[in-house]
Amino acid sequence: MSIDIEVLMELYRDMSLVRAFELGLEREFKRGAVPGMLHIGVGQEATQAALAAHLRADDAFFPDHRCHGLNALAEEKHGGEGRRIMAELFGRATGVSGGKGGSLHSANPAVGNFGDNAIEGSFMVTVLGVALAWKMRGEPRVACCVIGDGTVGRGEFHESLNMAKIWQLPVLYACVNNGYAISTPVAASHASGDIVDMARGYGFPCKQVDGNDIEVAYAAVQEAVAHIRAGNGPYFLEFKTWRWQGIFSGEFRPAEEVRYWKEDHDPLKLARQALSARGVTGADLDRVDAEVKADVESWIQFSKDSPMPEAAKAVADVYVGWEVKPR
Ligand SMILES: Cc1ncc(C[n+]2csc(CCOP(=O)(O)OP(=O)(O)O)c2C)c(N)n1
Ligand SMILES: [Mg+2]
Repeated sequence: MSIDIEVLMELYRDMSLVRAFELGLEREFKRGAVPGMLHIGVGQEATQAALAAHLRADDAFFPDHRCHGLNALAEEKHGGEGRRIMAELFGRATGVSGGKGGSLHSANPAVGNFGDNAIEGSFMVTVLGVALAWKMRGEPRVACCVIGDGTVGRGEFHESLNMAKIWQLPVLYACVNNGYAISTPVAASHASGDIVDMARGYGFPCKQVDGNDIEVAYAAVQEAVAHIRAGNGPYFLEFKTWRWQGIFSGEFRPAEEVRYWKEDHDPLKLARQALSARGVTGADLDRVDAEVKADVESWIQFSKDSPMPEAAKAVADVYVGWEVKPR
């Protein structure tokens, strides 16, 4: 299996953009420019790029707390603006949710982003409603939810997979197994060991793939999405990956593990190797990195230059069609 070099280059650009976005965001967060909590997705760029490559604007995805990159890519690919995801994280009025959503409560359905929320995994049941609507209308659309390895410990995981299978709903479960929930290793919380084995009992296609190899991740999402769009019901993908950052600062993982994932199995390094094997030079790839970095810096500047939301609009948009009057 080998994907076209043009596609691979675009995926590399997308991954590089995600990394630049996250590193720029983290830098500004540490300077105090970004309010609230932040969960950085560095190390998980391949899964985000693979999902973004196959989800269309009229699909839906529920991103998790490390999906800033997927959110920005969806904007860029579907007529939105990646810089409005950055501005949202800065809490500015130009953000996709007017600066009131931040990392966890922002959304933009126009590009397929149905939003996260602070209760891990609760959208595993919400996604069923979206998928059911599309199935009832006979529309070949995909409803995707991105869930971490810790999140699959929620009861909703089983409720969701069960109903998705019984009703043959068009749901893509994208499980990003980065090895830890906060600082708890997968083996300490899930008896099955592999998450994919927890899903298999529900009787629909489930696959575990290397989430850091972009060619593998891209092909896996392609197959899953084709299965779902053809009306064959749900699909479960477990991406084995690793996050560079935890929930808090400080490293708690063994040095050899950190070295392996950052040095030997970094998704961007692997993609660079694959591209150089096909004749792309390091200089070409450095140019891509520089271009996306410049884009991200301009997005950060745009965010800093944008106004804060108006206080008078603090309770606007709380309910659809019903204005809440500030007291
Ligand atoms: C229901 C619920 N319980 C606990 C939390 C606090 N919390 C936030 S992130 C997180 C860990 C999630 O781990 P995982 O799903 O593996 O995602 P990762 O952070 O590793 O990407 C927890 C426990 C929460 N947000 N919601
Ligand atoms: Mg995790």
